[in-house]
Amino acid sequence: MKTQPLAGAWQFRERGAAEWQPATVPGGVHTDLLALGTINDPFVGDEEKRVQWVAERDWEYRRSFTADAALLEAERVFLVCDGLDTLAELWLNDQPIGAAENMFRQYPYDVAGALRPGQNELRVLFTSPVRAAAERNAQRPMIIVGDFTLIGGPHLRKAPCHYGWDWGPMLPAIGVWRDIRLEGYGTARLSDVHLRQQHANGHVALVADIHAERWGQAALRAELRLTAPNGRAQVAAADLDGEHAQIAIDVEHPKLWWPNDLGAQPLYQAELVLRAGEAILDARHYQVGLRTIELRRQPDSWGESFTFVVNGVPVFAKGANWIPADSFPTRVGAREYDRLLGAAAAAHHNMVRVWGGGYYEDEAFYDACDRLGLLVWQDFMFACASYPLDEAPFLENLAAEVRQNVARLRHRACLALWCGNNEIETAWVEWGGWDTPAHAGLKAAYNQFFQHILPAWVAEADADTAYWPSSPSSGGNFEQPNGGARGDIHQWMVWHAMQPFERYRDTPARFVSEFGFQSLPSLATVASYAAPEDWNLTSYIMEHHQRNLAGNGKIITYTAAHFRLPHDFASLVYLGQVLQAEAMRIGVEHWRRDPACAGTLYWQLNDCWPVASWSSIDYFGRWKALHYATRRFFAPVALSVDDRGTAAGLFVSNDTIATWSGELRWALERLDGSQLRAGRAPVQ
Ligand code: BMA
Repeated sequence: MKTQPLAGAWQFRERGAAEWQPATVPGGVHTDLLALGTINDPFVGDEEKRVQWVAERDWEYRRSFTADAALLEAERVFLVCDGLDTLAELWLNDQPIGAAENMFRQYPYDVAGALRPGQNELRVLFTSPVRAAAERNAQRPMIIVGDFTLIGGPHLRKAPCHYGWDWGPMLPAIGVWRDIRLEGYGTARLSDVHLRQQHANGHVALVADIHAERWGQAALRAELRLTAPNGRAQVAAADLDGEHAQIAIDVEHPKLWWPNDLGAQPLYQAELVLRAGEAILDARHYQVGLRTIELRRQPDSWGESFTFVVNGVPVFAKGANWIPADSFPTRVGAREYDRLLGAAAAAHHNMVRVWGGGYYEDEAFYDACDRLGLLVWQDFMFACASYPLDEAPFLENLAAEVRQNVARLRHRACLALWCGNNEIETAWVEWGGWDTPAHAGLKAAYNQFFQHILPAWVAEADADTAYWPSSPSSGGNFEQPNGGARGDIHQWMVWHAMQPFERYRDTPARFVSEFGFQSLPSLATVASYAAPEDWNLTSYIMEHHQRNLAGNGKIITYTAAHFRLPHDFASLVYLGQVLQAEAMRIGVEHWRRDPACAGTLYWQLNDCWPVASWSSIDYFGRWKALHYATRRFFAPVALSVDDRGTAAGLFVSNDTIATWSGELRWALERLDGSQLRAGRAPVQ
């Protein structure tokens, strides 16, 4: 295989404009305009409002290049686009080579007929994602929630939150957002590789199911090299029978991969090579962690369990929900993933939910999760809206999206669950205005897709990873999606329904995949978007950087319910963060004490811009008080007090694999420190 990168310096212009201007690929229109100084930083003040025009227009990108000779001689040449955001048409030397309509798909275009020796020009035209969504929505209105998002998003396979969210701005990115390159092939190329693990009697068989796409008749051979963490390599090979081969490598003394705090994360490197004689036609690399993961759902006295079990050990899942780490995806790379996910692992998280309103994350994201021992609850990209799931072209588009992303991620050590969508089953059952006769078709299409079509696609592409129809859900069929006796729940009575934190203690739950409380980011972060004269929680700018209606008022109301209102803004920012930490502590400590519960993922880990939100780490990576607190209440061995009025129960939770023995010392004191009672007791 011969590869020619096409990332780097490009040009762009608004469609039909006179002059081309410098651009960077991967990148996007907003960041290119920002680099030119054409727009101000949309994250400052209310600049966001002044850049709405960008996403309402069409944009063109182009670059010239000289084709590598080896490519010109190849039997097949593809222009491979790992990410086009979102409606795109492509020309090579003024020849149309294809179109794209899905931000989450890789598009390979056969360009053998258009590529020529010497100078070539590649051009990509992007249609406005705002205008296109609005036009399609005018034809067939989709149900969306809240006034925090532009309309029509569900019609496009684009990150739902790019249209705005209750923590995110309305800044729909546009552009070549992932790598783009030419790939030339000889006789054949690898078209599908499925790595599976078979654990038995202390051995692990790594089995590679290999499919090739061939254009010549040469005999093909596949070679798999597995390198253990200690550097020891095992190799196995097989001739392809036509376009298929299966190779197995038996690992006799496997080093097992464990979630954070339960053990180490030894990683094996798998290299697969496709050969014709001595010639290497194609190659792929996979990072593998040897482990078993199951979602154990068994009937019990509380209903049905919902427990992730790794290498036979039940795990109490501790973590948070992940959203895109920047409104402009190309500004997030390995450094940001390592910092944010490293912070999660440092605070004893062992799971992260990739929430269904963003996008299937970068390889670097899953590399970090593999390395840090963060299990991934992976949503498919559907959130809080109805989708045209009864339209054939939409379904065909989804089939490719699902097949590609499942094939891309299914070998990952960190992958624990495929989840159909975010909050749509519960929307059909509990949200007003959804389950009406006019929407009967949309509801039937929902059920058909998430109960039948999607699980079948997942089972076909990744039978080893569990599928869950929606979050929250009790298993589907619109049966009490947020019920709590089975499956997972989203507990929003605190915050959204203004209930006191103690409400968490009345919530029976098997797995709490969302619950949250807002706070402002650190003052230094507030200062990045608000000048001191705006440092008032009810000022226009502070309200602009608050996308959950009445959110700032809720912060004040809850603060006043727990503390005396502070004298100044800086203290209110700080105290609000302490309050957020208290809310999450009360919830997590309670659910860790509840033998029926097997996990708590708070909403949310991170931010996509500087804003008041439910995050524990703000847009600039600054830890809020909550993140420090998770380091305590997620600790493998944690002490908690179940204080109810004049009674207080003392509990120790032990999430390690080993027995823990120690001594508990307690004292009841007045605020001035004078002691009323004290005691100590052995604990195991
Ligand atoms: C749930 C999440 C998000 C939302 C959060 C806070 O709905 O799934 O959609 O941002 O609560 O409202």
